[in-house]
Amino acid sequence: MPSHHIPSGLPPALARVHRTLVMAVLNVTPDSFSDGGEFLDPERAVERALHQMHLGADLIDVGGESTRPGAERISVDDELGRVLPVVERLVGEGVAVSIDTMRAEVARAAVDAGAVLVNDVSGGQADDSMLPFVAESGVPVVLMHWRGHSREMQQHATYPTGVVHEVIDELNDRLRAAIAAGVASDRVVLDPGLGFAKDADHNWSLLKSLDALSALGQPLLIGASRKRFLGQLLAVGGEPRLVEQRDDATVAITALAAAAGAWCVRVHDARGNVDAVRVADAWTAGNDE
Ligand code: PMM
Repeated sequence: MPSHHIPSGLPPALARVHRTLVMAVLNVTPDSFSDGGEFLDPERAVERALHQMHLGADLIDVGGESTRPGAERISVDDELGRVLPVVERLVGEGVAVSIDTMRAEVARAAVDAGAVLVNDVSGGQADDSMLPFVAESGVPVVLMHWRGHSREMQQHATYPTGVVHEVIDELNDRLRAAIAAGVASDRVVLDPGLGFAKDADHNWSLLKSLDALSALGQPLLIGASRKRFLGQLLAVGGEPRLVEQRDDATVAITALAAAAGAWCVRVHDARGNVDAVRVADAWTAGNDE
């Protein structure tokens, strides 16, 4: 059976869950690739998040800055203005909130408002204050594999010594940087960063090698939901599958990632994924005869 690592420092309701967690995405942005503009209004955002919890999501990942390839950065004030009202409302409703940000200032405001996890797609590289803040706050952190901001990231999708080898090496560097900044190693979740400075083949190689990523000894988070490589896989006549028609493929990845021992999957729609993690859990727990 694959090992299943769980980070320390989570609230008891999440720490108790021994299957793969389902994190539902809430992009409070005008331009995210799959749901941009839908949830910029805080009322609609909160409604969406509560619906995802009702469907069985374990936590909500609130983000205010789009990371789609080519996206430009926004100001810290704009980011705070988008996410904080939503984080506050969700915490007030008793929802476990993760904050998807590369900025320590935004992470701090969200954690002060009650967020229980920091999700930094830059793995602590975009803002030098991020890892010291995480160390000081004691919240668990997701460090994703990242090679530069969205505007330029696809230029860095080259892996001369092999994508799996290089991603593992660079994730190890991020883990070491976090520990050097004072973050407890058992609070660090690692993420291969599917689609970030990676083409479809890179993503599939990483998914096939989840065992090697697990061998780093840290909990893993996998974010494949609705991404371009799924659109390419399911293309017909050269036309990629539409973004809103990639959820079944996302559920298939969730089942396989959960069976491989992922701690958490990040998905746009919990529907299907909450069943998939339960199936995977029963599958891996099945008794040998
Ligand atoms: N992908 C996106 C945003 N945040 N966070 C983590 N940890 N892992 C991911 O793969 C990830 C992420 C981009 O997808 P979105 O624009 O649909 O949110």
